[in-house]
Amino acid sequence: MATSQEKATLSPTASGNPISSKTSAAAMATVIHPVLDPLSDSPPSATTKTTAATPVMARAQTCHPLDPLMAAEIAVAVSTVRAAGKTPEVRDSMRFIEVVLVEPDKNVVALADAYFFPPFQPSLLPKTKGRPVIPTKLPPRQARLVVYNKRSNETSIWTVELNEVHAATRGGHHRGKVISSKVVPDVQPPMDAEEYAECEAVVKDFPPFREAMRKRGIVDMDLVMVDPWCVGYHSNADAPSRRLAKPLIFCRTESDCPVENGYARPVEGIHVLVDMQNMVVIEFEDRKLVPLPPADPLRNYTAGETRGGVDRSDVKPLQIIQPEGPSFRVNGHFVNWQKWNFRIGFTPREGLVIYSVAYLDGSRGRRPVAHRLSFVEMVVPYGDPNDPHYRKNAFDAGEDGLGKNAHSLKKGCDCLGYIKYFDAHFTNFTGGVETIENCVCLHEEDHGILWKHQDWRTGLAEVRRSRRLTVSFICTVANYEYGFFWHFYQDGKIEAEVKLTGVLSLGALQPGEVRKYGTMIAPGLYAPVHQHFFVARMDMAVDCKPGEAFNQVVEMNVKVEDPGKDNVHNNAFYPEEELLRTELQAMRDCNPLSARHWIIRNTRTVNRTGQLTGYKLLPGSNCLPLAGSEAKFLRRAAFLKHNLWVTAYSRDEMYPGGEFPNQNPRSGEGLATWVKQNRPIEETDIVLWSVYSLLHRVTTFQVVLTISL
Ligand SMILES: [Cu+2]
Repeated sequence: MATSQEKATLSPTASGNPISSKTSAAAMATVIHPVLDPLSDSPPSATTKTTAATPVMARAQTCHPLDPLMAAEIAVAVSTVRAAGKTPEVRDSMRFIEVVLVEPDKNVVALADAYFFPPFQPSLLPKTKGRPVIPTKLPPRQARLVVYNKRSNETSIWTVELNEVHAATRGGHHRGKVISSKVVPDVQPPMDAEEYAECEAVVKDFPPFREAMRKRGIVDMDLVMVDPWCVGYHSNADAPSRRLAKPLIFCRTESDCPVENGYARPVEGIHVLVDMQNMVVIEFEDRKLVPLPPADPLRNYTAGETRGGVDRSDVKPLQIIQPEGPSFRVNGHFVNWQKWNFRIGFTPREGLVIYSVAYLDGSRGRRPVAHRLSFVEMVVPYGDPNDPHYRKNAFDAGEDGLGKNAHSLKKGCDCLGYIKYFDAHFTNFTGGVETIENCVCLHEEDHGILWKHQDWRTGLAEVRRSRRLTVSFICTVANYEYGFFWHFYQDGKIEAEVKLTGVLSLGALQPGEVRKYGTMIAPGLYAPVHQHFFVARMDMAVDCKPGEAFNQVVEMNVKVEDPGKDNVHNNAFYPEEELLRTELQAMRDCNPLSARHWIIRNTRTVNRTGQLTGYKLLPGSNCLPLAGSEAKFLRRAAFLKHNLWVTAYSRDEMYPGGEFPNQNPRSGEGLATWVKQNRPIEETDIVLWSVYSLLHRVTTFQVVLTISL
């Protein structure tokens, strides 16, 4: 075991998916894995026995404090807030952007883990004067709601306490009580799918728009696609005093293909600005006539269209079978696999959240690795200065919601083998509860060889295959699909992978026009260059028992030794570590030339060689924003300016661009502002913000060849 772990640390980790040579994008995964900490396989020590006398408390709740809100809880939270509206007008105009669990303090999680939910782990209990704190019950769960008032254009945040009247198993219900509410001035909350649909209908009904389409030879409005995009913030005209969308227009052709790719026919030259609060077109201009790209025979992506209905007829069946079932065990949202255990959560904004990640390590027991892992933001800035592309810099988590836009997965297509699916619940705009069935997928994968050695004298070989546990979800944001995967490996490695796929956001060109800022991919059709940035927030807990805050981050760079009498052959090099002492010092960028990486280590726990235990963060290939430093989107996305940020944990610091990036007029809100406190991080509860990106320059196809990052 110890040996295989070391091998894995030595081998560079690449993502599991082939990178197409058709894209210039490099693809690597962000990886964290343990730093050379020899594991012991000796039997469990007395730690588990000392707790035998601890009284086992009755369970006060039927769900773990970190379980996502159940549909019933969401419904009660919504009705509680609605009932608190002062007038019928206020109640009627409430729109529900987001209803999520208020995640409890970490000590509540520890208590629940230790007492109320299997597996029973009393060693996790916080202690007072050497004795465990014995709770009698858990605090009530709370929901946090972001509510948009469609009449007053006001955004408010509410907290509702949810009390379980009867256990859910007995057909129980909940009662809600408003704990707090506040209006948040000068913001626009994320857009909702219902608004998008309404906006499309309004634009299609707008007579000057119909006239503009007629000029382009389009009379059948059923073929027209109006994709509302958030306006970002480019000047005071985009201020959040109005709720705005600036749609992009596309047009399908008449064809019998069931999924005709309308994104391959952008309609350019039409400026539309929609007031999303009142659902009216407030600006319209037919600026220039750009011919629609001709219908390209290669535009559609069904096998029927492109290959006569056959998808690689020369491939014989390959079956993934697990005749004895999977090796994981799931209890509610708790997952146990090999030596890993963690909890699964889900939010409308982030999608999949992974809590309380720990590794069972022989006599060392349950060794925590992280409190909470998720993708908290992504930004896609386009590199073409022409209208409308310069405005395309979507914040797909903060302006739309990765979780809200997730879709149901299908066994046999999206996932193979023995699958455990988790449903996800959220509210729609008007407060109804919606469920995405089979939203999060959990399954095992064979991952090739983990370790191998052959003794050249005897010819005897030993091989270990690598098995990984993969938790994932996929969301669709208009034309794009994003698949988010967290892989857990048997050697202690955790890998976060994003697969980018779907259909490209394209532009049309005038006859003979060539543009520097993209690639012509079909006659009259052009793919603007752009970047995709993802921000993984990793609230770490390396070897930290509950209540402990003993983590720090060191940067490692490999240095070439100076020539001299100790280096006469000039071959010497060595890793040099630098402790990141404060938040401002910890704004770091990648440097592949010095093999730069970062280690999150425990300041008080050592391995058998006396070195501090830790996890290594390997950022993969990466880049920084390729826009000028004064680019407008960087006001809202200052967090993209570095590849790594480290902060001292603060429970309200969740979203690197602030909670409401949509039309945000404030500069540098979020991460870039928090770090100005310059809190010491030499020994604390550490949060890592890993920003990684991909340059997407397409060279041929209209669909996105799946790219792993
Ligand atoms: Cu792309």
